[in-house]
Amino acid sequence: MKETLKWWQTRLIYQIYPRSFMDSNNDGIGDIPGIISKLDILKSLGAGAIWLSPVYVSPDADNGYDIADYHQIDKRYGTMADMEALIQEAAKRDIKIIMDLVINHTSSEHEWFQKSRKRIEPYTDYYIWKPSDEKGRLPNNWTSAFQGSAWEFDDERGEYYLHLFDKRQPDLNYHNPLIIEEIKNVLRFWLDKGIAGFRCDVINLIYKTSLEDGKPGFLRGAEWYANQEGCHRILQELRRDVLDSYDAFTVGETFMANLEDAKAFCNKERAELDMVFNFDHLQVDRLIVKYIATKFRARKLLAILAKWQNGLDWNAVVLENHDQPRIVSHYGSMQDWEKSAKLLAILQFTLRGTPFVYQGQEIGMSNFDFTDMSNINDVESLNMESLLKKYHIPARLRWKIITDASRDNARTPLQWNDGRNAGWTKGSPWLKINSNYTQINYKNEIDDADSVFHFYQKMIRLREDDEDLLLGDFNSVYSDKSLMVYKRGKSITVLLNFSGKPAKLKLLEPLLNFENTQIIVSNTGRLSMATEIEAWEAIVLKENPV
Ligand code: ISL
Ligand code: CA
Repeated sequence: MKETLKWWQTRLIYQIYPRSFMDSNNDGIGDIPGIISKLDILKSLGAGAIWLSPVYVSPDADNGYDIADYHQIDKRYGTMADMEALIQEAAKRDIKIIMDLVINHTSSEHEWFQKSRKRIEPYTDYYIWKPSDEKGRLPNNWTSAFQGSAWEFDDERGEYYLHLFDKRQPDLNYHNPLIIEEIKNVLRFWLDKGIAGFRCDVINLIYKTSLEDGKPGFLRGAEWYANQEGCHRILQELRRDVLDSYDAFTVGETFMANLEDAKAFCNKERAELDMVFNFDHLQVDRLIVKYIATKFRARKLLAILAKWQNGLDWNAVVLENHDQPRIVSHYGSMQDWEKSAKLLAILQFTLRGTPFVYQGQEIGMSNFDFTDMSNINDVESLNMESLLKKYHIPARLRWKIITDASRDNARTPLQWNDGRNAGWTKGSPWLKINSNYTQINYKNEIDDADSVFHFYQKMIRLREDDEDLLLGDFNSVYSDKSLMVYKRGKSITVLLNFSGKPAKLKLLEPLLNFENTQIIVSNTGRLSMATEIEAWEAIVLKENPV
């Protein structure tokens, strides 16, 4: 069975946010030579592939997710020669490189947009332009994911253009066949350099079926642009015409896709994407939007996990990325930092699918300890702050809303050691370093055999070696407010206590039989089962072979 798996099913994919990974030349911005210098550590962790967040030329309105040139490396990250060296050095260590493909929009500084606003052919229709009517009204009521209207008026062209994200990120027009050809060239360019595939940014939003008004709601207009038939057709075309010839891998970031949509994107016969990211399980303690908090419930988490684990043949298993809060701050507890970080590792590596670890997750990095708005860089948070101000939301509430959800929580520089600037730079870091770097850092954890880092290392290997963890089906067994139990395949049972209080296992006795099993992992060093599970304890049991 295991032999028939694709490389992207067995390997761990490690996400690097280059800006914050490692600064090699002390200009305060992480860079490609910095990544190369740490490849051995990533190899020892167990990384089989690296997904690199954007390193292309960008004015950084959205930290690289606004690309001004798809064929060049931004100077701050290095040169094309550095990028080629990274691909080679990674290959020497049997690590594949996956690039971030941001093609819903470009930067407003991209040459295509600069020419489009001047109506220079063939760029005139590269973007989604609309004249205003005689009353100067907006073309429709759509809202941007980064607050406010999704339309911006461009004085030079005298028309509005669509931007589903920041106004410096105009959306490309996928009704124009020239765009699809441009994108195919981008894919070929990078695949020819030897990369293994792409993480496709908000890929399910690229095709706008119509520009009619959207229904009332949080992101107005989504019914006309999310998961459209036109998007599926384009993905099929990219796969058939380019990706298949390279046997390239793709994972789609499908923001606002439900299980049915995801099934269509991942359906083997349709040949679109290999897998998709879903974030429903990271919203258990949120109401409608990420800014409104509610209580965490293990019961709810297990129900969502079970739905996706059973609904798709193969999942992208993710607990963190550069947009999400740090998982130990989110679903764990800083009071029980080490135990809860290890519990979350057990959760991630006992689910079915490809695990994605985001830089710093493997040492248990936590949310940023911001002190005021001047610490914040994230465009989403800055736009949110202006919006909240406009509605006269009091400063304290604004601060709470922003610090809890800001994407900068996950973007602070990686903590390498307890020296100055966490060993990350000798210059001045672009974003403040979390002050807990004296405790939470790579150096401490490499030296400590019981650290969170070594626990991740162990879990990564365990998942690769155990056939049931890799391939076994997923079955929920029990859950309540804080306890969760599930099985993988015939032999594995996982028990997790998401709480600072111990819990009785009595209720579980009729459901589980601990006889003839052994504990293969726990985050407490437990040797045998008892009638209680400790606070934040996690246990993996395996049935002995008969
Ligand atoms: O997490 C989110 C929900 O509030 C959004 O921040 C996020 O924008 C959304 O998941 C889409 O993310 C991707 O595309 C964005 C970019 O800013 C994100 O960093 C990227 O991951 C636009 O390119
Ligand atoms: Ca640098």
